[in-house]
Amino acid sequence: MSRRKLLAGGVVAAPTLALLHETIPHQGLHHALSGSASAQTHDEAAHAAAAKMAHGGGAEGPTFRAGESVDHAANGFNPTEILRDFDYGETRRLGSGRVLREWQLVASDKEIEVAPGLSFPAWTYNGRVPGPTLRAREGELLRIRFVNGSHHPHTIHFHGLHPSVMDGIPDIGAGIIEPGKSTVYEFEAEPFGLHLYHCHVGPLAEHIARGLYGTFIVDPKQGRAEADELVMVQHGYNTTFDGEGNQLYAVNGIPFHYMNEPVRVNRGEPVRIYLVNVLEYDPINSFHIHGNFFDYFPTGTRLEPTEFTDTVIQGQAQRGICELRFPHAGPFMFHAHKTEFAELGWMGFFEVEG
Ligand SMILES: [Cu+2]
Repeated sequence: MSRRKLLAGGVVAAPTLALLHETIPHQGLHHALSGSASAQTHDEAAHAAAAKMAHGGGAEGPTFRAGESVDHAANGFNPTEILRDFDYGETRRLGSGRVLREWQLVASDKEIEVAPGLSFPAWTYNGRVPGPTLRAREGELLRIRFVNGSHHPHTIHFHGLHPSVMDGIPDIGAGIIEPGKSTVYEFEAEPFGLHLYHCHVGPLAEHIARGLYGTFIVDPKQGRAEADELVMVQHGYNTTFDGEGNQLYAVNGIPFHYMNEPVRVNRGEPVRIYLVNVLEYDPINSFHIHGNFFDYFPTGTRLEPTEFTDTVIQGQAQRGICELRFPHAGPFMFHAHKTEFAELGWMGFFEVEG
């Protein structure tokens, strides 16, 4: 039994399902949700026709309905802005000469529109999925004040080197942070590389899948070469809450977002993608780019690439830096080469200008 069938099997309340049929910008999902020809609607026929016009690939190809979008303002975040939104926190120099870098992260429960008309009860850090991209420099002292404004207990567990009591898991250090409570996590920024953070309260899968994760970048002391830097967090939404799989897949919060709003980059200029996979419930994810290749630095912890490729596979919490230049102008797709995920939201375009 596929998860598409599961989705159509009555787990979703009828009104929600009707809503999905009306609004999801994706022909494949309509098939997924309907599971049978009996649910064919005028909308579906229209979508199929639109898809054919848009891509010439027919209804069975990688299709979507362009033009509709979620309400980014109501959501409080926009995947186009998340791409280049690095949160450096606030810094001051300590008596020792060392830099102290501080942030405040607030967990809250928040309904977000994950596809046009489809609301998802997310758990968020600072009101967004993914949470803010925290960025520091190797060797700094980091201090993260965590306030739990959610109705559920949470923590922040950082990847990186730190004392046991700062690990952000139950029963160690501050342990679980109950609703209305707060704590402070403090540790050194090491090692340099591309890391992540997420809640570590059980059931762990749900606490992550609801949206409690973000990117944590530690720059090397000497920095990295100048580039147009982008963050891409791969994740999904288990909209049925069956804990068995995802019904939607996304980069930076909203499925299909970069189909409607391509990632704008300049031809010939260096681009650096901080690529993170936090996808829950599915064992692997992947990233593939059309018409180009990139140098790949797994976890970003070495300054020499290990691979020159156009596709990488990542398990949950795996991440890596992709460095590339686009030799040709024009639109170039990127998507999960786990094509099932692509057709359920994990696809987009670069628009190369110049
Ligand atoms: Cu949690």
